[in-house]
Amino acid sequence: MLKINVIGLGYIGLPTALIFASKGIDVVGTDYDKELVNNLKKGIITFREKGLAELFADAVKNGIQFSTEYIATDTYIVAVPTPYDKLSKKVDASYIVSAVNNIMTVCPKGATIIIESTIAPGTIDNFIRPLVEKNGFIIGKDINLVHAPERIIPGNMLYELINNSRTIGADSSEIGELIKKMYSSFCQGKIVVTDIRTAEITKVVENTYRDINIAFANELAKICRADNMDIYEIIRIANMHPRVNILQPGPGVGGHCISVDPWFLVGEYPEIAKIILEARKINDSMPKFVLERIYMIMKEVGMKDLKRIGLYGLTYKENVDDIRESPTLQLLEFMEKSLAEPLKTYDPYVKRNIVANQYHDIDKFLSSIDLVVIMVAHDEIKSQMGKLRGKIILDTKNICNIEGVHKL
Ligand code: SAJ
Repeated sequence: MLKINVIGLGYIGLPTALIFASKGIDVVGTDYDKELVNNLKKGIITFREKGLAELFADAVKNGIQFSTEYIATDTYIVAVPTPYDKLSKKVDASYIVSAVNNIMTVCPKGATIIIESTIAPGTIDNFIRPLVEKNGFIIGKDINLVHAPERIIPGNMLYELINNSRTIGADSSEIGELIKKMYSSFCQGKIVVTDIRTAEITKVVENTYRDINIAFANELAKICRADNMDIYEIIRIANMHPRVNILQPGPGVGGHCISVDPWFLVGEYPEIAKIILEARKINDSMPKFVLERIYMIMKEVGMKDLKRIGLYGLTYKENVDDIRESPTLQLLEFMEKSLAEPLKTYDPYVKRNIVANQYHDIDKFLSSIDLVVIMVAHDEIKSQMGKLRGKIILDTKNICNIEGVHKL
């Protein structure tokens, strides 16, 4: 009988484990983080996402297990982090390698290992196949390798988990179809079966496409700022053309996907990936651009005291609690490197103290500042915009229409 072991219970692994279990499939979720596993065993969910608590309850009812030890099952889904090496820009496959190593110590012959983590094109050929073979397993007989990259967006994960189409990369169509059937237990989108390398690069290409398009919007915003033009009006009009769809500029690109995956292409093809590299640089330059805008506005209004400036939002985007690579943190890091005292911050989704000068109460935060910079368009601020009346406002997300507001 099918039993799935999901390795890595983070933003992707946890919802994936839960949804399989909610469909009555025997599931064990494995993570080396003891505290995380203990929390899950106690019924404490580790991050916020709409519908996750209900899904968790269903999975528990169906007997999902959580473990820090690797347990023998016939199918493994690996959803561990795949960072990139900041110097070489190449994928850091060490977490996947370690997971696959651990799996091989317990898995029975004929087991299937599915990698869901995003990986650079060629990662399975370069790192995983040699590893499996070195351990004496015959690929396609003793162990089947599959790449089924996740595609879900934080903030709407469960809807997308069910409704998005998916890609399954496998060495044989037989295994591909088998895994497709497994994902069909919950996935109502189209599931395409292809080879592993195509699946690897397709996923990276999807996120790179978005990064480039956001970079275009950000570059336009800079052009408009240079000559005092209204970027939002320009995008609105341009987008009325049937074949134009410009995205929105913002304070930068965060998250663990779009700001990371394009580097995999740059790292693998440094001589060819030109536009991709430029797009990365433009998006990475945005937090500094926001800082420059703050400086310009301070000069304009004759403000001198950095202590009276606050950044609204610490997460990488609206209505999530994920702070990875967030533009606000990038901006603060930049200030730190310039030996500047960090600005005040507040985020309704970030309860822990992660930076200096962080507030946990919106009213206290606002009463301690004169200039507020909207970095994240959380619903909280959108529904209480009136609170910003009387402040000097820099709105990097174009959500505020209070008179006198400054835009990117
Ligand atoms: N952003 C802008 N302007 C825009 C849209 C987004 O500045 O017009 C910024 C956001 O504020 C954020 C960043 O870009 O900082 C990325 O946010 P996002 O919502 O576009 O995407 P992610 O990173 O949350 O999720 C992406 C998704 N990929 C694509 O849309 C192609 C998701 O489907 C993937 O599953 C996910 O990456 C992943 O895990 O790879």
